[in-house]
Amino acid sequence: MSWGIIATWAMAIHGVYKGAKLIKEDHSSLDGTENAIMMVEDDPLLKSVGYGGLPNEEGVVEMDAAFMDGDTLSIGAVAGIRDYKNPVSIARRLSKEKYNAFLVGEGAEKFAHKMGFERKNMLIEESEKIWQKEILNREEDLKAYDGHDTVGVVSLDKTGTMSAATSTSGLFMKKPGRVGDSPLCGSGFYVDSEIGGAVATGLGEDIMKGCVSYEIVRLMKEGLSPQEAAERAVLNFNDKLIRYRGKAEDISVVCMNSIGEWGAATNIDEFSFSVCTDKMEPKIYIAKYEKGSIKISLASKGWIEEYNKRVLK
Ligand code: SD4
Repeated sequence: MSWGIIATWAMAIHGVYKGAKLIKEDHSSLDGTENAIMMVEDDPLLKSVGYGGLPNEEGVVEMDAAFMDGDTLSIGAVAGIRDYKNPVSIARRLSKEKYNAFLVGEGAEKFAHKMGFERKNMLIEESEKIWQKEILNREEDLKAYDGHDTVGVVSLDKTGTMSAATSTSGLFMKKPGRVGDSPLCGSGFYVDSEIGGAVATGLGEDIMKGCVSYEIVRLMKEGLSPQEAAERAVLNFNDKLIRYRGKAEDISVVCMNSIGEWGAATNIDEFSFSVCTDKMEPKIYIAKYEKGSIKISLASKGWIEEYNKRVLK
C-alpha cells in the first residue's frame, strides 16, 4: 500500500524525515504525524512552534495544538497552554477522551500534569529579546510569520490509516488567551481515512472564516485531486474574502488523499512545504501564488540555504 507524509513549511523537513522513517518501518500514521511535529516543537531555532516560540504581548508563550485520527474521527486539542514541552502529544492523548477532549489554558495544563507530560519553560532568551525589542517598536498589525509558522502534518500509513495534527505558538504579540485556527477542527486541520486530510497555516482569524481544511477534504470527496482541491478551496475563499471584506490575509495549505497523492496551495508569494511518500525521498517544494493561480516547484539548493539563513537564526 502507498504511504506518505506532508507538512507545512521547509522547517518541517527533519520532522518529515522522522515521520517517514517511522511509517516506512510499519509504525502507524498517528506515530508518524506526532513524531514529525514533536521534532519541530523541540527545535529552539524555530520561533513559531513549541520551544523557542515567540510569546504573546505579555511575554508569555501560549501554544495551540491539535491531533486527529482519520480512522475514528477522534479529535484532541489544547489552546493557550503554557510550559509544556510537546503540546501535540497532549492533544493526541486528549483525542482518546470521549468528553473534555479540547482543553484550554489552566485546564489543559492540569490535564497534562495529571497525565505525566513533561513541563518546560518554553521561552528562550533569544525569543525574549525579540519580544523586548518589539515592545519598544510596537506595530499595530499582527502578522503571520515570515515563512515559518504553524507546523501542520497529514500522513498516511501502509494500512490506510490517516492522521493530521498542528502545533503553533500562534501570532507573535497576540493578546493573552487569543486562539487561532490551529486547534479548531475543520479550520486548522481535518482528516478522514476514507478520503484524505488537510492542514492550514497563516492568519487564523481568516482561515477559520472558511473552515478551509474541511473544505479541502470535502472537495477531495467530490472527486477532486488533492492539488485541485487545495487550489479551489484557497483561491475561491481568497476571492470571497476580498469581495466581502476588501482583503484576504495569509492562507496556505497542504493536503494528502487516501492513496498518498498530495497537493498544496497558498495566497501568498511563497509558501514552502515538505513531503515524502513511498514513491519519493523527502523533498522541499515551493508553492507560489501568481496572477490568480498556483505554481509548484522543487526548492533549489540555493533557496534552501537562503531559507536556513533566514529562519534558523
Ligand atoms: C494562528 N495559523 O494562530 C496560526 C499560526 C499563525 O502565523 O499564527 N501563523 O493563527
